[in-house]
Amino acid sequence: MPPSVPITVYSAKICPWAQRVTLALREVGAYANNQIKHVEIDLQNKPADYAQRVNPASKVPVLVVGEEGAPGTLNIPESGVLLELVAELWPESGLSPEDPVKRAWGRYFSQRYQDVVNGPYSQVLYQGKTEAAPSLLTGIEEIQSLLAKHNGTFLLGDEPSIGDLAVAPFVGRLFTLGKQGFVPEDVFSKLSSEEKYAPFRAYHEALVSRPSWSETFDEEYIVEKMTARIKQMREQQKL
Ligand SMILES: N[C@@H](CCC(=O)N[C@@H](CS)C(=O)NCC(=O)O)C(=O)O
Repeated sequence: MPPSVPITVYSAKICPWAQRVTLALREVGAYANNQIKHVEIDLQNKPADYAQRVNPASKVPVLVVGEEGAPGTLNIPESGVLLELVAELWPESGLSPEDPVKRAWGRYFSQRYQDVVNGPYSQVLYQGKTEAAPSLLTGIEEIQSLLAKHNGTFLLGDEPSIGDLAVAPFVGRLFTLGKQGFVPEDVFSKLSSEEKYAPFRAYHEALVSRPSWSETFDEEYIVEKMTARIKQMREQQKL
């Protein structure tokens, strides 16, 4: 059953945190059934009243639950919170496992991915710190060991759950931008070809093969925007 209140999502396709939420909304079928309104925000040209009207932190993603501006309506930011909210609003989607231990495992997985993979990945990408690249591979090995705790394609089995959607935007961008040469070649070629990393490659393939991925990821746009942004950030580091 879809929720009975109107829901609006504020998103930006450049943003991996926002993609977590649009992925979840696609997975539960919210777009297909017109159950939500989507507002795309250009982060370089945000509406002047965005912080005051939508999110005081001035960020995407945000879900507005209720009629916009009506008494009692809540504007809820933070992708981790929103992933759980979407899963709970559409419980039949199975995105949120019934077993609290499995839910905790998904949250831990998501957090650990940020710490051991996305940390070094961001250093490599934005600061051009090639010395952080080997720890990216160590992090991926650890992530593989967490994935191996359950059989199946995804973290908890053959269907994706919140933990998978939480990391998917980052896993997808790692390969997309790696192919563009933003990850040092020696490290990216290991990731792309060594048997040791086959489980992570299979995980990436499973995530990006879902219709929800192509519905939320505009590769050409991301490559263009990120190329400009990475160059700019690396230039700033040199100052
Ligand atoms: N912790 C937040 C992070 C969201 C975030 O950093 N969003 C960025 C875009 S990726 C943003 O909206 N930045 C404001 C801006 O660029 O003006 C979450 O998980 O939702």
